[in-house]
Amino acid sequence: MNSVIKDVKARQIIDSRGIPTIETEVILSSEIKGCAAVPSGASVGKYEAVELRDNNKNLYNGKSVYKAINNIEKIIKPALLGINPERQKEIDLIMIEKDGTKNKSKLGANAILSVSLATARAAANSNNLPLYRYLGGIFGSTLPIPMMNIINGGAHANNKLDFQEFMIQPVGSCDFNESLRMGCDVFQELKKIINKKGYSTSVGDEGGFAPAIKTNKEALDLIIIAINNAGYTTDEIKICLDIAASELYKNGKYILENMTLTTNEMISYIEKLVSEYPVISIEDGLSQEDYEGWKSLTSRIGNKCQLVGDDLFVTNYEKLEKGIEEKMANAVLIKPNQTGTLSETLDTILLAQKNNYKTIISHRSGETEDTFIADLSVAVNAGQIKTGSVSRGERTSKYNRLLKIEKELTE
Ligand code: 2PG
Ligand code: MG
Repeated sequence: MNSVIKDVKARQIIDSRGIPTIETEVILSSEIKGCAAVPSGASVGKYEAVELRDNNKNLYNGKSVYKAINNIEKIIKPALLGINPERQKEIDLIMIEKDGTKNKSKLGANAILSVSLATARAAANSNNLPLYRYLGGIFGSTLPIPMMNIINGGAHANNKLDFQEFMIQPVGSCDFNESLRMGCDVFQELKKIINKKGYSTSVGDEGGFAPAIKTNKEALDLIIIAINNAGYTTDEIKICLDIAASELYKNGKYILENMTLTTNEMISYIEKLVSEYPVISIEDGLSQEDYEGWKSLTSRIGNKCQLVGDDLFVTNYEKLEKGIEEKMANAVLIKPNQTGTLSETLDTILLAQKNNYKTIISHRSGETEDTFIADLSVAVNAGQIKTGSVSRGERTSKYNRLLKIEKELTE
């Protein structure tokens, strides 16, 4: 007899910023379990599914998640008892219906996602399969190329950098193990350079350095020196940026580095960066609401640069569908907690892949040790993963999981 869901237990844990989040365990009739924890963002897209928080000022500054946990125990669990955990779509749909809102604000996307992911893990364990194999079968076998965020700015650090993430991508590597080594080499060189210049070498939320430099160009120049000092060329290691422009958008203008730019001027600024630096990918180059701007940005540089929609698409099927129709961006950032269930995440990935949009599986700036996204990236042959720098355990846990998967797949 197939094993079915016998119990669901949720608890409050803390994420990498010391803010509460949820860890849920799904227990099957066979006593086999699956556990998952959910992350949390700082630069949150306007249209993301909603994280339910208690808003009790006396507990974790209002951020505790006991209401969401209560929803899991009192509403979600009774609805899922007795169901085969492999029926992922059905399980996710039950939770979506129990919630009944468009943005999962009633039960909380954090509550729903933790159960959704834990269910998949329980099913994988029940089949005695590693998670990537359960999710992707023998088709899911491509290790992603990492985007490593080695300088943190924006909402992830208290320096003056306007761009949120300065990432490197070792496109010249022959496998994951090598790309990680190349990333580590550059990270170590960058540390030496930053130290020599007298800046602090402490790190920001995603494990990249957060020196008190002021201009985006200075950050780019430092990275290029680090790439060269580590013995690589900018053909082997490219630069990717997350401008997180929704954060810079005020009253229809982009405010950065003491400039106030119109959409057209912002596009020209981005175009110039791409022509002057080895930048091959720009995420959220424009605001989540600047649709006309996105169309124009895509037609101007979409043929030579990956343009990633994060806040723009929020991993949402309809938003991506509209973006594809209207030729906005050419890649989508995939964050399971932006949409709130595994099934919806997979639907969005499939839509992107069918339409030749690139997919990048992504962490959040507030993370846990959970490595679900590492397995997911392999299972769906995403091609790319963004999971921070090569420091801080909640970031390295994903890279280390990918090393293990690569070994399993090549042994
Ligand atoms: C982003 C993410 C992850 P946050 O903007 O892409 O790097 O940041 O989780 O703060 O939204
Ligand atoms: Mg982003």
